[in-house]
Amino acid sequence: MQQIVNEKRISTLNKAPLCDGPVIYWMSRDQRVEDNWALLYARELALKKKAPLAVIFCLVPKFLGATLRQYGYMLKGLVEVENLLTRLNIGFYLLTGKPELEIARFCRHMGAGALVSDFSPLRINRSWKKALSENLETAFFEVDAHNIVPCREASPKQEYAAYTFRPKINKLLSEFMTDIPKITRHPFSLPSQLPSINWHQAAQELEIDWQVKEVNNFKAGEKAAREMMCFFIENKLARYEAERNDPTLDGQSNLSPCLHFGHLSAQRLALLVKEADVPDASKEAFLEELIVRRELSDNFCYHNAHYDSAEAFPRWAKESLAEHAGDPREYLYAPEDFEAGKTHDQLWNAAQTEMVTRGKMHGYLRMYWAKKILEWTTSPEEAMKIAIYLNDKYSLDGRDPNGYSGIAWSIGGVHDRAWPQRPVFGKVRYMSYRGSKSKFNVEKYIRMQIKVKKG
Ligand code: FAD
Ligand code: FO1
Repeated sequence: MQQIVNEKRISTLNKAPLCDGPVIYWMSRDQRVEDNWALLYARELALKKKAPLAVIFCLVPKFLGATLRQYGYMLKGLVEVENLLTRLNIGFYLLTGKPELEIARFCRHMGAGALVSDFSPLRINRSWKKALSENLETAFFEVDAHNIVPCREASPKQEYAAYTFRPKINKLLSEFMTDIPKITRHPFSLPSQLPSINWHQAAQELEIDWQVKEVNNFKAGEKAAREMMCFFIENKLARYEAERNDPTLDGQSNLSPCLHFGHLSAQRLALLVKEADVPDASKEAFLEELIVRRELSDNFCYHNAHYDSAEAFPRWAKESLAEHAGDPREYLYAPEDFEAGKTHDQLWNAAQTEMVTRGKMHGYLRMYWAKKILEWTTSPEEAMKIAIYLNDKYSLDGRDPNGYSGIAWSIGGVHDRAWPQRPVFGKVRYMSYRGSKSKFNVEKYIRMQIKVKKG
């Protein structure tokens, strides 16, 4: 039987042999049934072994500062995954606790023949896998289902910037940007009845901040994600190039929450954008962000262990920020002032309000928002901490490689070049209120957020 998953997407994580027994897909980053290379590989192994197939998700009580807002959205998506898998005769189990313990125990209990996981460059996911591979007797694999070009294939090192990464990605797209087969009903059934999942009970056990309420402007799950994708392609893609940088317009796709939780496959999105009947300029602008920028973020987090600290900045930025460490700050704010959106700058406060109330700040303002935190704190290290804390707490798409690299770009010039020196920023690119006024109607944006805040 011809293998449908490209070998270069697959990494073998231990030396245990492939045995008989159910094949398990440990779902984490790519929380979807369709267009999921990790699930497709697990199914291939199960078909080869004429074995049943099951998916597990290990719900951890806390995850990088995620709150009710993100967990609520994620759990809704997982309920849909469970329903879709059941119809395909594929088991779904919800585990709770430490993945490195619960998954090893589950595989032993099931007599698993193989365990397949999906890829994430983040420290926490890699530590789960390292600990698990040390006490797992089952054959253990990892499949990059998130990137179009598998992260390990795209480049063997941290790339300097988009311009060094783009040619490497473009050369590999023809090999990896293929259509993705539809998953069909699995012919081999699990021996026993699946335990019913008490989703409400699972949510009650979370140790999270319950005060950050869910947002209702982003519908969770892979069905809603596909609908949002089709709506964007049919109604907004044509104007993306012209409107994506104007925060008073709804010019972005708003797909980052479903891309972050893997409800939508970036590969499926890219395939449909490529064949859309819209001007090339808009397609190229969108695919540059979705493919080059997004996969550059995984490259950054995978190859730079310090991706969430100032240690990750390029030397030129470290040196020039250090030279200006003693520069007087015209304004200084404490974390709670930033969180409450109580600075002297109405545009910054409006952007903070958008993130807190809507769960997603406009992309253009994210750069301005982070850069001002550098300008109004005592050090880049403090700025990184505050920006990551607020972004991960309030943004639906937070705790994502795109966020760590976006914040490191804004505060420490990662993937950017040196600019003429200035106070506090050194050679890190500066952004000003006046500059924003030349780009879009700042007053209108501020009024929009005040209206939202009033509710
Ligand atoms: P669109 O403009 O419609 O873009 C489509 C997709 O392309 C995005 O969903 C994303 O996957 C990718 N993309 C777009 N711009 C970028 C970029 N600059 N870098 C990497 N990928 C990109 N993105 C997140 O997903 N999560 C975050 O927490 C996050 N935090 C950020 C913080 C800062 C300070 C900065 C400067 C950027 C951050 N970004 C983050 C990147 C980018 O701003 C968002 O991906 C984008 O605004 C998401 O909205 P959208 O899906 O409507 O974007
Ligand atoms: N992955 C898990 O395997 N278990 C979780 O309980 C979990 C919670 C979670 C909450 C918020 C969030 O943004 C991500 C979360 N993830 C969880 C991880 C996520 O699915 C990805 O694996 C990581 O974001 C890596 O990119």
